[in-house]
Amino acid sequence: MAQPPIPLEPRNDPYQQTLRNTSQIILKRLLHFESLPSTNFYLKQQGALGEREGLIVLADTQTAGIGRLNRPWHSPLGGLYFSILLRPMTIKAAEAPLITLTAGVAVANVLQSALGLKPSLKWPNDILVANKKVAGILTEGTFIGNDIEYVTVGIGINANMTLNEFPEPLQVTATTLQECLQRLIDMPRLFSYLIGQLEFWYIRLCDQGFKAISPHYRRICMTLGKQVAIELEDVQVKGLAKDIGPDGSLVLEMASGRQLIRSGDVISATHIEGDK
Ligand code: BT5
Repeated sequence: MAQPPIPLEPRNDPYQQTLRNTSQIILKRLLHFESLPSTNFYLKQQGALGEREGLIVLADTQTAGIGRLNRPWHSPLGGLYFSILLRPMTIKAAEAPLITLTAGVAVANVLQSALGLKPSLKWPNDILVANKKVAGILTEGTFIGNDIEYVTVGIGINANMTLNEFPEPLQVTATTLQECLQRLIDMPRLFSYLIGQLEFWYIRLCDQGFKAISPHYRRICMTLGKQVAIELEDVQVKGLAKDIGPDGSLVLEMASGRQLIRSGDVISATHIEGDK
């Protein structure tokens, strides 16, 4: 039988410094692995075993990283891949997508304030720099009725690697922090900033609701105010991306009226003259 993966020894691991520095809630314990199939997958198993809120699992590389709808998340060495176990008491199951949007605001804030980049958010879960995807978020929830039992918030950031690490189609659509900054970044420090921001925005969401987050999301969301085509599971819809609804849906104004899109992929977005 395959042996369970063994985390790295915490002593002298610079990532463990974050534990002492920044967080009270979302990071109480950190398991750092050299390699895992997927940090989300590993953490979901821990959630199912009853692990408390505040466990973070980090891996230097993933062999089967996943995105939404089980799409692959390419995870070579040099990226930052981690998942956070949360048990929010004040967020209902139907509002779980708000956690993705909130995490997006936190990641974008760090890229801007710590690294001087100009990130934007593509609804619902992409973080872009110069219109290319530098990071993605995957929130997976387990629910009991209308309540959240636990969620795993997985964040993948293309950091210290060049585009040569990516398969061809991604070389066009993706970017990395190294490509944007033309230098290597201090990863444990980036992680530490991220945890601080993620905790700040998560507490805000839990205490004040999405109304305290949405102006910040709207301000950097490049999807809003554009004419978009969205791929739903089996159809494509087109319309004007008007707003973000209180549950994190995209409010789409179509010829036939307004529709709330709860999840989907924006496959094209065109600027409207005279609009935002
Ligand atoms: C996402 O899905 O963007 C969510 C990515 C979450 C990854 C983290 S890493 C830590 C944790 N553990 C995991 O196993 N996952 C989470 P989605 O919106 O479905 O985007 C997936 C699509 O992005 C793929 O179909 C590719 O087209 C593209 N893609 C894959 N790898 C990429 C990368 N490294 N950078 C940019 N784009 C990528």
